Amino acid sequence: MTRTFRGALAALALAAPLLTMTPAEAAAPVFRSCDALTAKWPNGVAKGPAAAAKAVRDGYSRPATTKLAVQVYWQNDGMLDRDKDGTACEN
Ligand SMILES: [Ca+2]
Repeated sequence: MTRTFRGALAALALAAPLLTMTPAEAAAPVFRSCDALTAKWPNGVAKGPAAAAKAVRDGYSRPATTKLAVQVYWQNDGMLDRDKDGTACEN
Protein backbone atom coordinates (compact mmCIF):
# COMPACT_ATOMS: atom_id res chain seq x y z
CA MET A 1 0.00 0.00 0.00
CA THR A 2 2.68 2.51 1.05
CA ARG A 3 4.87 1.48 -1.83
CA THR A 4 2.04 2.06 -4.31
CA PHE A 5 1.36 5.46 -2.77
CA ARG A 6 5.01 6.48 -3.14
CA GLY A 7 4.97 5.31 -6.73
CA ALA A 8 1.89 7.40 -7.40
CA LEU A 9 3.52 10.44 -5.79
CA ALA A 10 6.65 10.00 -7.88
CA ALA A 11 4.58 9.72 -11.05
CA LEU A 12 2.65 12.85 -10.09
CA ALA A 13 5.87 14.77 -9.42
CA LEU A 14 7.19 13.82 -12.84
CA ALA A 15 3.93 14.74 -14.59
CA ALA A 16 3.30 18.04 -12.76
CA PRO A 17 5.55 20.25 -14.91
CA LEU A 18 3.88 18.86 -18.01
CA LEU A 19 0.45 19.76 -16.62
CA THR A 20 1.36 23.34 -15.75
CA MET A 21 3.38 24.33 -18.83
CA THR A 22 1.91 24.18 -22.31
CA PRO A 23 4.21 24.25 -25.34
CA ALA A 24 2.96 27.77 -26.17
CA GLU A 25 3.97 29.07 -22.74
CA ALA A 26 7.34 27.41 -23.04
CA ALA A 27 7.85 29.24 -26.33
CA ALA A 28 7.10 32.72 -24.93
CA PRO A 29 10.40 34.60 -24.75
CA VAL A 30 11.97 35.72 -21.49
CA PHE A 31 13.12 39.33 -21.36
CA ARG A 32 15.85 40.43 -18.99
CA SER A 33 14.71 44.04 -18.89
CA CYS A 34 11.90 46.38 -19.92
CA ASP A 35 14.27 47.95 -22.47
CA ALA A 36 14.41 44.58 -24.22
CA LEU A 37 10.65 43.96 -23.94
CA THR A 38 9.62 47.44 -25.12
CA ALA A 39 11.85 47.08 -28.18
CA LYS A 40 9.16 44.64 -29.37
CA TRP A 41 6.10 45.93 -27.45
CA PRO A 42 6.61 49.69 -26.94
CA ASN A 43 3.67 50.01 -24.51
CA GLY A 44 4.42 46.84 -22.56
CA VAL A 45 2.32 43.68 -22.31
CA ALA A 46 -0.80 43.09 -20.20
CA LYS A 47 -2.22 39.90 -18.73
CA GLY A 48 -5.55 40.65 -20.42
CA PRO A 49 -7.96 43.35 -21.66
CA ALA A 50 -9.01 44.38 -18.13
CA ALA A 51 -5.41 44.99 -17.10
CA ALA A 52 -4.79 46.90 -20.34
CA ALA A 53 -7.83 49.10 -19.63
CA LYS A 54 -6.52 49.75 -16.11
CA ALA A 55 -3.16 50.82 -17.53
CA VAL A 56 -4.94 53.31 -19.81
CA ARG A 57 -7.02 54.63 -16.88
CA ASP A 58 -3.77 55.05 -14.95
CA GLY A 59 -2.42 57.27 -17.74
CA TYR A 60 -0.25 54.82 -19.68
CA SER A 61 -0.41 53.98 -23.38
CA ARG A 62 -2.49 50.84 -24.11
CA PRO A 63 -0.30 47.74 -23.61
CA ALA A 64 -0.43 44.80 -26.01
CA THR A 65 -2.92 42.00 -25.31
CA THR A 66 -2.34 39.68 -28.26
CA LYS A 67 -2.12 35.99 -27.43
CA LEU A 68 1.68 36.12 -27.57
CA ALA A 69 1.82 39.35 -25.56
CA VAL A 70 -0.28 37.75 -22.79
CA GLN A 71 2.02 34.71 -22.81
CA VAL A 72 5.01 37.04 -22.56
CA TYR A 73 3.34 38.81 -19.62
CA TRP A 74 2.98 35.54 -17.68
CA GLN A 75 6.47 34.42 -18.66
CA ASN A 76 7.98 37.66 -17.29
CA ASP A 77 5.56 38.99 -14.69
CA GLY A 78 7.70 38.21 -11.66
CA MET A 79 10.60 40.24 -13.01
CA LEU A 80 8.98 42.96 -15.11
CA ASP A 81 5.61 43.72 -13.45
CA ARG A 82 7.08 44.88 -10.18
CA ASP A 83 3.95 46.79 -9.07
CA LYS A 84 1.77 43.75 -9.90
CA ASP A 85 -0.90 45.81 -11.67
CA GLY A 86 -1.26 43.31 -14.52
CA THR A 87 0.95 45.10 -17.06
CA ALA A 88 4.66 44.54 -17.51
CA CYS A 89 6.77 47.50 -18.69
CA GLU A 90 3.90 49.99 -18.99
CA ASN A 91 4.89 53.45 -20.18
CA1 LIG B 1 3.10 47.01 -13.87
